[in-house]
Amino acid sequence: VQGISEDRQELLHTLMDTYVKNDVLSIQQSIVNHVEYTLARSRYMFDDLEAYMATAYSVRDRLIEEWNDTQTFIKEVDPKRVYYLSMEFLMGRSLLNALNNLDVLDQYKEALTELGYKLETLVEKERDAALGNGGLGRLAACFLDSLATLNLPAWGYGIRYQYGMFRQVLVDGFQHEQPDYWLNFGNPWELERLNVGYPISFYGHVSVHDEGGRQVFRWNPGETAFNTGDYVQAILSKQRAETLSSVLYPDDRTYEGKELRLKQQHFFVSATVQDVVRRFREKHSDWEEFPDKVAFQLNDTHPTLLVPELMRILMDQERLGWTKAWELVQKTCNFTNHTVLPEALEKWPVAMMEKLLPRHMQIIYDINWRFLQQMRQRFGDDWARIAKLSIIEETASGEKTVRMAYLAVIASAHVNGVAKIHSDILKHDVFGPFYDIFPEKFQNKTNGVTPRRWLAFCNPPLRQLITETLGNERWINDTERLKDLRAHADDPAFQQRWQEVKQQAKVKSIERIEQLTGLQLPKQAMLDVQVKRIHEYKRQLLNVLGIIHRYDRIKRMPAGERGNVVPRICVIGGKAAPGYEMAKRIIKLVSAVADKVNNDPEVGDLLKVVFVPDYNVSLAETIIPGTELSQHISTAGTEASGTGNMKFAMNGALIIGTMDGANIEIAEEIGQDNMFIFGALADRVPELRKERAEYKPDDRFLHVVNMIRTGQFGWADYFHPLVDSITYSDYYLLANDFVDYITTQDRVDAVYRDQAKWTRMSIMSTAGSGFFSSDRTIAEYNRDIWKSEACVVPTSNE
Ligand code: HBZ
Repeated sequence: VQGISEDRQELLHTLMDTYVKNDVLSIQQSIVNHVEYTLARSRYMFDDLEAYMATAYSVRDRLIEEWNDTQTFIKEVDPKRVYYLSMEFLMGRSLLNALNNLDVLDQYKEALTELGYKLETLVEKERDAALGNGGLGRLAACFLDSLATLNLPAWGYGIRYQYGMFRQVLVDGFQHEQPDYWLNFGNPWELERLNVGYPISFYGHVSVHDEGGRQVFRWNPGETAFNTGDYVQAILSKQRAETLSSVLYPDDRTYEGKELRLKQQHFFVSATVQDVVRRFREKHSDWEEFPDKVAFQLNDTHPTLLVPELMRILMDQERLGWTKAWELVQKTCNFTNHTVLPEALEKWPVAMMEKLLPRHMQIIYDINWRFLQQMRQRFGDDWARIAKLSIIEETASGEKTVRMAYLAVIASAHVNGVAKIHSDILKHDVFGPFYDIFPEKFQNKTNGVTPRRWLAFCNPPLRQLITETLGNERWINDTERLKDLRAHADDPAFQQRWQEVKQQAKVKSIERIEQLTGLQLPKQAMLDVQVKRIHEYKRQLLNVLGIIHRYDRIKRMPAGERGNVVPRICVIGGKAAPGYEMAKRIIKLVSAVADKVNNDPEVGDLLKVVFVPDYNVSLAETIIPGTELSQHISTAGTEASGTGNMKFAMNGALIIGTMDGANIEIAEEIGQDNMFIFGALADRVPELRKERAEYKPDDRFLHVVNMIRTGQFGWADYFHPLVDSITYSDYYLLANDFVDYITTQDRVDAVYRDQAKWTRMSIMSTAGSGFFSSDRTIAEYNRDIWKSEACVVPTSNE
């Protein structure tokens, strides 16, 4: 360290050296220290929650030392930094993850056992950091894991919401939303930096000034958060500021033009830009160097206000001209899209933007004007074509809105989708007119998930078996090595062990579900799971129709034949956006069908139906390892990628799925024969939709729908909109895919009867899942977009 005498360095070094030892005794000392001095409790008497807190603090100490070394080293090297901007980071729990990553799990287990505590119990005391809705937020969390694993100098910027994703409670089968008080007992994993603060402004007006013959714009805000000065005013504005970070919007894929949401977005990007600029300024005075030091990745359009905010800072504060500022923006910004559903594309009313962010709106108009001028030079006065490219949309009613996705595309160096099919749809459909102009901007980056959390840490027995089989643990950070499992797929002895490990995990999953629902479930039944946000396009309703069909068949079967039925537990879980009525009706339907089926003595253990409440990251970590069949059955062309599919495949669950999103690439990697694929292909979907009015659904479909309509599961009136949605427009084509779906489910049963075959497919799933590590995804982002470099802190070897 520069600027400190050798003596002091030596002293400081020895002091630290004695602190972070990882033997059992040192760990116990550090835990007990935190009980006494951080929590101010007695080391002779502390409960499980206090034990968890003290353990977390002691682990955090060990993280901080490495973290500080990393920060110091990166500052010295001054590499190109990657900034991942996301309104959501669905981190889940941290304790087990940190213990595993520090490689101190066994020592902590032993240390705690001797102190009279069970690590597994303490782990459950941690509240999930549920600062995200679903796939998009969890992807951001997996990316942080991989960025760190790959030693990339990267930061995640987001909002630390007071209330994360709501807690879902079921009352009579209906979803109720309760606030998520995740910070009530404090959060041992966070560090507040009260000394780092930036002003964030809203409202007001823009004035123009002459500065040596040059026009300079100035934003005179009407409201500035974090302002200190007048005491009362300061408290008022502090309260206003706190509402900005108070709550995560629980709507995924339905866009709502709420002003508070726009405020959150501006608050988030403005603080981020100021922090990034401050860091750049510490070492640089020449803005030419900015693109060599900074890469931004925008996680969907939610952080797109970064574009006008960075322009504003560069022009109005740093006094760069438009051309230079725009060049810097275009060289540093990159945009990932996560959906093709039109209802999810953000469009802010111009009137709202003008009022809240007048200078930003001006800049957006300027960006649009210059862009459209360029297009006129290219295409002449082809107004129809030019209007299609405009950032500003004029609706029939005369309202003007800002198309955030178009702004993001125009401002970004690179635009990507999250699976091959999705990136193709972006190029040829959603952003087609832009692809024709800038084909070189468009890329694909197929999603991935972290193999640490989603295999090694959540499924220790499988980790152990894989490690023994492959001879070492290198597969965890180099998942292509999982392919070597293929050589063992037909070995009966290996299959036997694989089955044992899967059965062990299945019992754990089932026990957890029993504990959450109060049901009694058969441990030998096939565990069939569909867990994800509830949405019409994901077709949980198709799953339910399949379950009703299965139930109906069992009922009609002569009792003597029932012995041939493969027993199943059908699990569905996930949250519905609070305002999404159809999704809420689907939840009630699952519960209603469950009530009927589970209490039918003729069916007994042959079929059990379960809605698991409050599905979240930590529940996923117990359910996924034990799942045998997992469902990913969206209408082809609607699910951008899916990431749950990857987690299930890694853990040896077989997938029943459509040729949609990453399912297509999973089939390529693990082999079509090792998956149950069904349904219409994406290129047929538009025609099928046109023809749907004339389509005559199969009698079995009509019968099942009729059972719901006529009240066999009660609540006939409440379910009417669901029945109507698949009887008339049937936008998601349930009728078209139904027969293929139930026939494929019969194939699933047939294979399950042949356990050797099933196990082989299971092994092949894990073996072929290596491509879906987020390490691969992040390596691709870095190679093709960010072009930063690994920054490995040298280890001192004295
Ligand atoms: O992003 C999901 C996609 O549906 C899924 O296919 C993909 O695998 C995943 C990761 O790329 N999209 C979301 O999860 N979207 C949201 O959660 C969302 C949240 C807030 C919004 C809009 C969408 O305002």
